[in-house]
Amino acid sequence: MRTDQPQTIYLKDYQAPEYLIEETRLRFELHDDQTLVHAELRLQRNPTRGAGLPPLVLHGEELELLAVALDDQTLAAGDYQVEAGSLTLQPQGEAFVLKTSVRIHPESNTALEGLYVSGTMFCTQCEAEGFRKITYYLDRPDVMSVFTTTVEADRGKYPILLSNGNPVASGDAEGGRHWATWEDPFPKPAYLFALVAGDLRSVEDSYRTGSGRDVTLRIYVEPENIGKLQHAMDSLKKSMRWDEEVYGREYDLDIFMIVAVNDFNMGAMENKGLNIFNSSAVLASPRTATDAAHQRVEAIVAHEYFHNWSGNRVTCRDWFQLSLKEGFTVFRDAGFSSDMNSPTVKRIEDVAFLRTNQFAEDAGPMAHPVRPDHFIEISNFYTLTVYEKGAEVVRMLHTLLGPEGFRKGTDLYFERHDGQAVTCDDFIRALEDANGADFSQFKRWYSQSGTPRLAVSEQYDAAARTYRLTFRQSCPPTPGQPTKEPFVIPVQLGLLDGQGRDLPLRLEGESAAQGSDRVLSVTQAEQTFTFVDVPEQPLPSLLRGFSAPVKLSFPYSREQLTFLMQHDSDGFNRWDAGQQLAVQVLQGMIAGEPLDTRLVEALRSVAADDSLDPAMVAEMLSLPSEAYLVELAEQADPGAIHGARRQARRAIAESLRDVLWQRYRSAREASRATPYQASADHIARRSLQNAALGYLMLLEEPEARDAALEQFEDADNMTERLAALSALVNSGFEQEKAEVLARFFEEFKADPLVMDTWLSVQASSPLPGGLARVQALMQNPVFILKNPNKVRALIGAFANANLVNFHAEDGSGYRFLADQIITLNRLNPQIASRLLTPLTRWKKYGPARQALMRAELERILASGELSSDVYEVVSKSLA
Ligand code: 0A1
Ligand code: ZN
Repeated sequence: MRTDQPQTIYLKDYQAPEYLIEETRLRFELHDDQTLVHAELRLQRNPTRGAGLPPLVLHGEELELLAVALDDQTLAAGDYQVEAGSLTLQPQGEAFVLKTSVRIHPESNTALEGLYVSGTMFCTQCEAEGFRKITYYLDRPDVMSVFTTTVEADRGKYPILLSNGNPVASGDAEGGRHWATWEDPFPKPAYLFALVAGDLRSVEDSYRTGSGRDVTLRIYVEPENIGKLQHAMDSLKKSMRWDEEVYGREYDLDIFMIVAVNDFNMGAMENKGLNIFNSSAVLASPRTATDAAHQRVEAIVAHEYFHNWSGNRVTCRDWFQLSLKEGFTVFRDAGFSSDMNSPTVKRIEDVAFLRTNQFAEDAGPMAHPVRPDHFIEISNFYTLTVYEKGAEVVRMLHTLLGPEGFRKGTDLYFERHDGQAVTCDDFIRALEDANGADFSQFKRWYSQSGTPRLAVSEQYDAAARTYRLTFRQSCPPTPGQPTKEPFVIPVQLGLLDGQGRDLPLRLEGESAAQGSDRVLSVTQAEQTFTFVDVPEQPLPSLLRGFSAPVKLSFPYSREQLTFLMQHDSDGFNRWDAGQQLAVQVLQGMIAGEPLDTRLVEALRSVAADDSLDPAMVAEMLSLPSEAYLVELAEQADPGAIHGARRQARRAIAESLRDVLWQRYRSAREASRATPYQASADHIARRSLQNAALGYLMLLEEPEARDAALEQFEDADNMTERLAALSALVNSGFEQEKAEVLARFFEEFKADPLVMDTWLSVQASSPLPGGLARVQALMQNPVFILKNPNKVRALIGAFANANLVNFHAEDGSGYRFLADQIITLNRLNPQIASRLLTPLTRWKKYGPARQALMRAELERILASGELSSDVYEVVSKSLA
């Protein structure tokens, strides 16, 4: 906990380290009531920092210093200073060996940062600044060292002892103990350090790299989960192959390990050779995990594996550069998922997520550039802006360079910077140098926060056969950035003729048409492009594939949107036209208009279209989410948004009843006829089946209820069962609802991940009485406040996915959330800080709710000693 004023850290103050660490030798003695950490560091004055020997200042937090020696001379108490976050001493030469011994208490570490205990095992989480809770060190990513780690523990309780790199020695120790030594030959920053000790089981496989080396692959879990690893192992092998094929990147050690732990603050961590995963991001079986969960496992396994190059071999100079590894790696994992599944559906999911959540972040008090220039607590900057918008920025570079130019650029980047800690500028420079490109204006995407607006207008001249598109870009003010300079915005587009075909595209000054789908670079505040030889008034299809993370507006009529829904050659834009139409109609309903039946008719033709991928049909049938409608509103009225959407969904269900039943029955028939498979076509079929069931259940008819019950009872997989459960939970069939919830609980109460979904389904139900349900569930023994997955599943789902109940007019939802944050602030600051997000959005709501939300933020601020994590978000939200 913070006792002094929290300090802001600025990018402009960056200085290279005064000392470097050539070699790190660690010895851990793990016990039930304490852990001793002995460190031997071979240090050297950083030659780039000039002459003289300044004091050595090591990071260290919550460490009990037992001994310190410099070149084997034990230091006396007066020879060094221990302060809250540091150990300072005076070196006597350019190169020296520092030995320290400290005592730490992983057994009582509830923050889950540094070394901690999860279930029956010890594990670590060191990114970003957790290593300083393990030993005194230069805990910054530009200090890279080779590590040798010895772990000693009780043999019976901890038969498996792991760390980074290769196992080099092991043996017995006194008192029933044993030890193992691991050596990692690749220099790495301390944030990539990992240690695991436990009674674990593993599955093993092997992978032959393109150059013919065999790599052992091992995934470790607690014994009860051994049957849920096949999907992660398959995903790992596919990722390894894909990175060789698409980026030319091979794995570099002889062994690659993943360990699943139940208590983890994030999804997973890319520690060199020893990835540590939240069990929710590894474990999957048809019986216990949905299709979405299977796809999440595939994506996160890939993400962490891809970090071996984009993050580990080439790492970040400082934490302001976080998007260097995260934006790039998210872009890489999206490419992988796209290749393994339906590219259009993957893009739709990513864009819907970005527009709903990252755009909201960019419009709120925590808005920051992809490369932030200051922070109080770095843990608060593992954000959607750094990750998802960062990935969009890399995607734009890929669009501008084309796949081959981009690959030349990444090849140069990896070759030039292998083994280094670098910046986003180095990444851009490699792309520029490999292609002779100039991205100086483009780099504003890294420094300017906020979501740009792009307003487009058209002018057709029939006599001259010219068509002009005028683009006007602007970007709203964000904290610390009242004005912005124009961005480089790649706009992929096509022009449709009256039959819906793409017209050839020839710009003024060009000698011939250059295809019928192309990318224009909008670089000025206002810019006009003139197409020539245009035989008729066209309909523009703009920002295809969502080629830039902007809010585009064009004055489409509802007929034009319906036309694009049916004819656009770009699948993403067909979906997006439907979303824009639905947004217009729903916003009309929120303002009191009746439902425009053109939306219903457009969805009828989508639902009946057998030629469309069923996953696309499911996506197109889903109305924009409540959260997205909130994001689009100037001032959101939760009740009106929920009511309009529900009314529209009911009307669609009534009107499309027959075709929905037909699609439901044929999909459910197929599901019954074949055992579960997580293949793209089966996933697509189930998503349409479940979308149809969701609509049909709104009719509250016994026929739908029986279908849901049958699906719940008979299905052989969680995807179908959970959809049925959720449909019943959100229905008025009280008795059936209680029965299926109880049955589901009985069947799965020993499986924490399934219990997470059981909690979430109830926490997000919009039916009245939501808060009371959540409070009751907090008393259920399956709920554990110290477990982040449980907090997310219950409290997080209530605050983020239950619009009407969380925003209850009496402020009870806000008060409840603030109470939980105040408790969690002491237990786990990172989780407490993340839970604040919905309260930071107070400006979105009307005056009464604003006042209630602000009052809760103020109550948190006054509640006592705040962690730097919570302090930063609360104080910025109130500023
Ligand atoms: N680098 C990981 C994410 C991560 C970040 C911080 C953590 O603890 C505070 C844990 C994981 C990734 O991108 O997957
Ligand atoms: Zn990552």
